[in-house]
Amino acid sequence: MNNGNSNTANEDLVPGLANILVTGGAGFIGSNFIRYAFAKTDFKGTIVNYDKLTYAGNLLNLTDIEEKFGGKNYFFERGDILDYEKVKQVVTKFKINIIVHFAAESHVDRSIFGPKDFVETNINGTFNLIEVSRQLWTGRSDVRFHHISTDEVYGSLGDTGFFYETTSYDPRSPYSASKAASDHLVRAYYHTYGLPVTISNCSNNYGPCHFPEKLIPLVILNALEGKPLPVYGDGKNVRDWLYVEDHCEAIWMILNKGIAGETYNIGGECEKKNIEVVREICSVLERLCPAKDNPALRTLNAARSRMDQSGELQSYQDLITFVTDRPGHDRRYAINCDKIKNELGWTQRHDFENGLKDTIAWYLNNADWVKNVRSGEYAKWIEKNYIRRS
Ligand code: NAD
Ligand code: TDX
Repeated sequence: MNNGNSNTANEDLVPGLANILVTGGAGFIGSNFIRYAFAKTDFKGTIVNYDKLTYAGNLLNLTDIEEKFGGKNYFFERGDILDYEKVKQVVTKFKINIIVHFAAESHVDRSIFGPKDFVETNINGTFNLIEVSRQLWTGRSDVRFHHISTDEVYGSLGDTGFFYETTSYDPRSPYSASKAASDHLVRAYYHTYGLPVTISNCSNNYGPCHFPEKLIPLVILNALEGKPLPVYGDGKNVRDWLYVEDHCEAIWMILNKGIAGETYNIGGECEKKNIEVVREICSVLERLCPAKDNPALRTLNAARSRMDQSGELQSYQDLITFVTDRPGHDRRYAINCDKIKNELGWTQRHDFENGLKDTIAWYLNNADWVKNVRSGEYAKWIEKNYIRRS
């Protein structure tokens, strides 16, 4: 096994032959990763998607993959990462030699309302997975556990500076604290037991299949329905945005060339204030689907005029509404990703303007997906999160 000190690529792995277990593969990034592996690489092995299907998991994200590869190179196993025996059974049955661990509770606002699920899934669930790996993989060098983490573990930046792989952890929300704890456990298993692990800490993703509790898809869908576009606080919090397919490519490169024991930061190098993001979404929508032709806004304007509310809504921008801030809202994230660029040759392929256009077009072209996702549990969450902010 590599001792983690070398900068050369790892030649041990043969991804073309690998059996990969993807946890959380029915979620936003996991489903994009599975599609990326089958569609954009020469991967010929098997992917097993292990997912509990929480509110955030959606098999509609993978209909095309199921049709093309289901029962041949792609298998879905419904299960909880907290279920040790089930994980062990699946890893054994499919002779898994690579685990890519996405499964998590991922929404900061939900972690503020209910931190328990975050501790259980993100910390105890990760612990279970590395325990199974340790038990089944002892002494093997053709295996790899890749842990997907976030830039949020590093805390909050002021106006300047960046997060490096060496930046001290300083998580501030129950979500980021639970991710930080899981990172520490994974790293400890490398040092203590020699489990061949890699970790990546990525900035904010956006793209197709993003669950509309998160800023970008929420704003797209609310705007199309003529609903308020909620901006927390002063709207000047900064996030570093990365198109999801670029994240998937980075993970693929880490699996192929990454060094066991190493951590890789992945970022968009695309810092934006939230209010800028919301305004950009409004501008793109205005071009693709002008507000004046949108029946939802026309109905809204008719209702406003009946109620003598002044000012017709002329554009999507008029829906922007500043609301009560998120408690402990991290001010700025900015990733330095020189390491993965220099050592593995990764770079971003999508700029924000085009990535956002493609994302909005995806939501406009996938009305059935949107309808399915917004039914049921979603409506209850929107009520709970936004009722107190207005
Ligand atoms: P998501 O919420 O869209 O998907 C999470 C998936 O995990 C869902 O399919 C869900 O059903 C599954 N899951 C949850 N609990 C489970 C359990 N106990 N057992 C099995 N499956 C379970 O999340 P995402 O945005 O795709 O994020 C994926 C990973 O990437 C997470 O680990 C997250 O912390 C990390 N990350 C996300 C972003 C981002 O911008 N979305 C950025 C950096 C890192
Ligand atoms: O309605 C909103 N209004 C608003 O102003 C929502 C949902 C969010 N925001 C703000 C909060 C953040 O500053 O927008 C920014 C982005 O918010 P989210 O989309 O909730 O993402 P964030 O909290 O930054 O976390 C995301 O990126 C890092 C993912 O959800 C995490 O899983 C990932 O680790």
